Amino acid sequence: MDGLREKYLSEIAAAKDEAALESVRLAALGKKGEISLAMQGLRDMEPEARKAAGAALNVVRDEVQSALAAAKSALADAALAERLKTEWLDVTLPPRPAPVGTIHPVSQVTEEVTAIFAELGFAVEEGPHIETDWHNFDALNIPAEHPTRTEMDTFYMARAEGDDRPPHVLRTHTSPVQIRGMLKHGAPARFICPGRVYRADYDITHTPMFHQLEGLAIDRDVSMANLKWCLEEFCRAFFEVEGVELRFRASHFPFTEPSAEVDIRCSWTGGQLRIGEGDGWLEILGSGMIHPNVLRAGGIDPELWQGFAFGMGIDRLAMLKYGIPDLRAFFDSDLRWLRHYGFAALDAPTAHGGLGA
Ligand code: 2NL
Repeated sequence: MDGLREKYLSEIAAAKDEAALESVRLAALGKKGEISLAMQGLRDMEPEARKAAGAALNVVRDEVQSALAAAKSALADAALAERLKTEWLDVTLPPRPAPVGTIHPVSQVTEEVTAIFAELGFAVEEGPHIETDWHNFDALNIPAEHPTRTEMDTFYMARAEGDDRPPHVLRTHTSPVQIRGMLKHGAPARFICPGRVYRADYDITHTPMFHQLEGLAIDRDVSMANLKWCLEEFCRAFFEVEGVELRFRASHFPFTEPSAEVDIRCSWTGGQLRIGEGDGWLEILGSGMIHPNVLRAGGIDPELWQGFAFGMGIDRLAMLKYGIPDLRAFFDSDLRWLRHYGFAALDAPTAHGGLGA
């Protein structure tokens, strides 16, 4: 008995960590442990001898058990003391100042629109701002002599002296991203393309850089009816009014056939815009069925697939929803304007958590 006690008490004293302690416990008191086996051996003894040996074994077992518990808590204390040496907090430090930056209304609206279309099953595609004239114009069925191609409207990048290839352009719409998306993913497809676009124009309602959002859905039997439903769902969610009413007006774009411009019912009273009521109409986007030439340019067979597409101005949507009067102030980086119209950084829009304020 004394041999057992000495052996295990010294092994416990020598254990350097909890794992070592656990192997001592198993060797002594585990199912196949030495003390446990000795206790099982009592069964084969004469009653008198068993009584004496049993009592002595119980004492050894209890002693080893309490030595194990004491060693375990000593090791835990030491580990905690070690952690506290490195993990400490200076409670006398001053608090961090609240963040002063805000989310720009354009970023806010981009996030809102993305959340709504994500709910409708649209992915997000992004692409280069400097484009080939093929991606920006030819692929979109915009003919060589079309007026938007002139330097009056489009920013052309300079080519090196003697380089006769057509110059690159700053993309004039996000449509080239849709072409790239079609070429990359093929059909069926459903994605939106938000981003910056550039046109040589500057007055009270135009800035040379602005933001557009286009989207498309391509499948075997996608129709204008699907387009109308998607846009109605979008407007209901974005403007946060149940009774939105849209009006589709026949129009023309080179990249869609048929084409429609979409107006939303609204009223203007006392300089206050109200969406969904009154007898006014406000144009908010352009749309149509993707032209077969454009599908072909995107590597998609127009005999097998068809799709709708739409485009809208993000800056304009932001002005309408948040009552911001002057487009040009959007890009002035005036801190007073940003603090007034900006959004809290941690209040990210989601379809389930709510959109803008
Ligand atoms: C508007 C009108 C529109 C599109 C954009 C598009 C893109 C491809 C194919 C077909 Cl790749 N269409 N985009 C279609 C109709 C209208 O934008 O008023 N934008 C502000």
